[in-house]
Amino acid sequence: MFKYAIVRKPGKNFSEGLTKANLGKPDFKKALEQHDNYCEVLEKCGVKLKVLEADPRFPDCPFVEDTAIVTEEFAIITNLGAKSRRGEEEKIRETLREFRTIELIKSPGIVEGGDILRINNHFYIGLSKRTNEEGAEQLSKILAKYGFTSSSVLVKNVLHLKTSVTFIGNNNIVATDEFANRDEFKKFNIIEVDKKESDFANCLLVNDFLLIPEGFSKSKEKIQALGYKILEIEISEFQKMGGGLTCLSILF
Ligand code: CIR
Repeated sequence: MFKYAIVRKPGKNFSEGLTKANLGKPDFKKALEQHDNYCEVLEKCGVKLKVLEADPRFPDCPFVEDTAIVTEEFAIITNLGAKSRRGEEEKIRETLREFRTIELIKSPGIVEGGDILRINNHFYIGLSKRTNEEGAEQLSKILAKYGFTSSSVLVKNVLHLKTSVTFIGNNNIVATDEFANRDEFKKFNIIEVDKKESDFANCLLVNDFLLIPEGFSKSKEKIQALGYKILEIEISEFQKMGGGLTCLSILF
């Protein structure tokens, strides 16, 4: 069970962050409302929030997931692949220090949390433009020290591994066609999202609830058939900046 979630509010310059989404410019007021709603939903799932203020130096700061990987025992502070985002992790490190032993990814290794998919005691590490082999190797060594296994997965066409594949418990994963047919994931029950609904692949399991992004009716139907307690959330303004449900929190 997750007890806590770290979240960080969008700042006024949120729309100046990195994006290749082609969905238009986000509206700041709407982004704030959607973020507030996301926070309320997390509280409904039973987690206590650590809400951090926006940092004007970092328009992408609400996407906290990328800055740390947290397990029951330790937290790994990442070295972000996006240069404009380096420094976001400092406040996160300060916050996590109270709760967990801290480990670090160091240059020339780069890792972003969006590339790290944990399934039980195994970590899939996406090799993307934001996570390199050196970073993956450092991460894998840290994980092994604590008894976790890991393996790499090539990410070619999307920002992060979890942009396109997420684990939702009970041996189920939600994935786009790019990952649904990969050998690495054959042992799971794969819910493949409709081609036009690729953003649905980023779902978030929080304790007894499954959070799904609003607006993807075909994929929603498939998930509903599995009997989850579903909470549907509108995060359009964050999708415009290339982010999804997992990106907006660090759960531990
Ligand atoms: C970026 O490009 O870094 C941000 N605009 C979006 C990051 C989304 N994070 C995630 O998928 N974990």
